[in-house]
Amino acid sequence: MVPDIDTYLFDLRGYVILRGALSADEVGRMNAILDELPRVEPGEWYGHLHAHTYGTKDGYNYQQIYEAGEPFEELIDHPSWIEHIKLFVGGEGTFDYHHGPLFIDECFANFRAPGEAIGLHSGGHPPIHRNQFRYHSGRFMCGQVNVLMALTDIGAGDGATMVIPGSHKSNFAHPHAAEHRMKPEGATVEGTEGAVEVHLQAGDAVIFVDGISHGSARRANAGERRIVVQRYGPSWGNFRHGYAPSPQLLQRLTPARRQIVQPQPLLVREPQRKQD
Ligand SMILES: O=C(O)CCC(=O)C(=O)O
Ligand SMILES: [Fe+2]
Repeated sequence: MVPDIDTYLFDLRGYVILRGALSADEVGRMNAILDELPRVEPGEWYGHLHAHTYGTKDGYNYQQIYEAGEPFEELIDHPSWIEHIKLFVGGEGTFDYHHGPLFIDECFANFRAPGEAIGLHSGGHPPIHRNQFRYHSGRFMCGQVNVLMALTDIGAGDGATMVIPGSHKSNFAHPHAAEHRMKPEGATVEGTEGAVEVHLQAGDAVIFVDGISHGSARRANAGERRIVVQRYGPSWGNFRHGYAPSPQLLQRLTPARRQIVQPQPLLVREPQRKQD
């Protein structure tokens, strides 16, 4: 079900672009919800959403965005990418599937204002289990595969995601990484040799292995860039930030979606009552 060209490009470059992954209606419904959200201070909760920043002048996040309503719930197992994700994370028919196919360990909406950018990160130096790219014995085994969806058009000057194609397989750190990497005072990937901007129209998505060297350009244009990111890994993963899905969300999800959000409910034995 995954076009051969997508498999080829994901393996070769570490990312693949899905044009028109979301319809104008889907994008519109999500933007309408995001328009209504107050920008509470990072660290504060708004319902089951958590306002957050990575602390590097890269924008404002609403974490746990699958709590924001049905249009966001539909992203959990969206037909435009779910088969790609299953293929690239891998594990079908093995112990990795013991608790289902996948787990989302982080999902958020990001709002990027003029002057903001995220510096270069990932890229195998140091090597990290969680986000590694791996292909072994005829199957992909990637630790973390991201879907980054554009909710606004993202072109030149808009603070686009940047990637170094092929860097998921690199055996060397980029020699100029220090200049461009994430820092509290901010950084941009622009000017990093080998890095390219990923330009997207609203509704397009880019699937990338988190182990690729990536970051973004600095937003120069007025207005704001809006994206949603969902990170998928094997079903035995754990939450990146320690959030837990709300009981209300779990109750209203379809079984297939619930399996991805909470592969395994945690069991605790009731304390034994002392017999009188
Ligand atoms: O903001 C961006 O364009 C890049 C986001 C990013 O680094 C990620 O989703 O892992
Ligand atoms: Fe990233």
